[in-house]
Amino acid sequence: MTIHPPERIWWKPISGAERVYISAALLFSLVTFFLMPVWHFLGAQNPTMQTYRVDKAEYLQKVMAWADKYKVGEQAGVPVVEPPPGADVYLLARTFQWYPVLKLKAGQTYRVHVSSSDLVHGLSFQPLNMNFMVLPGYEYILYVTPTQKGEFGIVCNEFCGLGHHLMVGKLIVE
Ligand SMILES: [Cu+2]
Repeated sequence: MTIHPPERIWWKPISGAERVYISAALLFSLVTFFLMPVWHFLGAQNPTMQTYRVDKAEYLQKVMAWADKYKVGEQAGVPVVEPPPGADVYLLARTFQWYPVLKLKAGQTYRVHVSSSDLVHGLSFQPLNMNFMVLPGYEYILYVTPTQKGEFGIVCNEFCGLGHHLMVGKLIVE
């Protein structure tokens, strides 16, 4: 049994400044929370969600044939491919390489197909903040409109084996 009963209000009531701070933080978190679905529609940053089932070997052959058709050069044994502006573009991820080197025109929109012929890889254009998972057996479609000229690295961001760190491709925008 206690000798003195505890005070009814034992805590310090919040002060005016604290009340303002908590209300502002709450309001801000609610605004950002409701902006998430809004941004989904207005942000223009979502993948197309266009995917197709594809056979791994079939995709490999498709990329090879396409690369042969539009080949304009070679870099370290990998063909440099320049498709006509606005055309379909094929990119293949495989251990441990991105195939081929892409040469695109700035301001043109390309339909970029991406798939893997072996394991799961991750597609990331550097230094942009874009990440896509590349799954064997699925062909992803991304609409890409390069706006900046220059050379961009294509790296694999999904650990895929001992040579993962060597898996660097290239995108040239002219
Ligand atoms: Cu990889």
